Amino acid sequence: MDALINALLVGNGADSIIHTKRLLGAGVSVEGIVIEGIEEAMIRLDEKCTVSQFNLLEIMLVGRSVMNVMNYLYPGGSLPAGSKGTVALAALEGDIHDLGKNILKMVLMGKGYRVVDCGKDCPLQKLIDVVVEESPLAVGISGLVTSIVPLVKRVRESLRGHGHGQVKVMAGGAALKQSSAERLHVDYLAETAFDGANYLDRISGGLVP
Ligand code: B12
Repeated sequence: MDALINALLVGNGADSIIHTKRLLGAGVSVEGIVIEGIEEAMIRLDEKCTVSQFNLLEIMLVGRSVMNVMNYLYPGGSLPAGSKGTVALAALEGDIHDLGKNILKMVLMGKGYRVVDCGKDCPLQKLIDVVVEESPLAVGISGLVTSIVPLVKRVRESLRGHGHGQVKVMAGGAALKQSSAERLHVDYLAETAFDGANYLDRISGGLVP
């Protein structure tokens, strides 16, 4: 796993794939690779990127390698319309981080959900419009900057105001995880993408989470 983390951290896409294949061959699960490999690499990247040593190109190369590995782990892009239901995802206006959201998207597609990706820096109204059009089972908000919290708090009320109060709101991402579902006015606050997927499995199965 360390070799994968190191390859990701130097932005070496080819080596990242080689180590991913090796780990899968050794019986490591996809979930293990995402949580112990990709997420751990991002924690180390954060430690590396101090105020005096912030290299945007380096971070973008790491991001590209991460997406290479995710595309390998979850091949085929979008799956046919999901039997389990539709989920709308967004990083709201003011937040341009989207690696976590993209990972969540692939995990959900891999589990048989249909995902409508509203992208990053997404105005709240755009998300609401998508909900009105698609009537999803849930919306997923990814938040990496704390300045996004006031907007996240408005999602549930806005949905209700547009007659979609039944749509579940789940949130995740480093900045939101420091809060609580109650404080964010959401139905569920996920630790990881897999945790979010399990929550959806519970609600789509009609079980109270
Ligand atoms: C990569 C990165 C960037 C990249 C983003 C590239 C991209 N395409 O996403 C770039 C260089 C563009 C960037 C820019 C900035 N960044 Co930045 N960035 C990071 C960094 C190093 C990693 C984030 C990341 O991708 N993590 C990896 C992913 C996989 O983790 P994750 O998002 O948490 O997702 C996992 C789970 O949480 C979950 N998940 C995520 N979302 C959701 C949603 C749901 C519904 C569910 C169920 C699950 C789920 O799924 C994932 C897998 O399990 C973090 C530090 C850190 N360790 O978080 C800083 C960090 C987030 N950035 C920060 C800042 C300040 C900025 C900038 C403002 C910097 C600047 N001064 O210009 C800008 C612009 C911010 C803006 N307006 O949005 C701060 C935020 C501080 C704060 N609390 O507000 C951090 C924490 C760095 C720091 N220590 O200061 N950044």
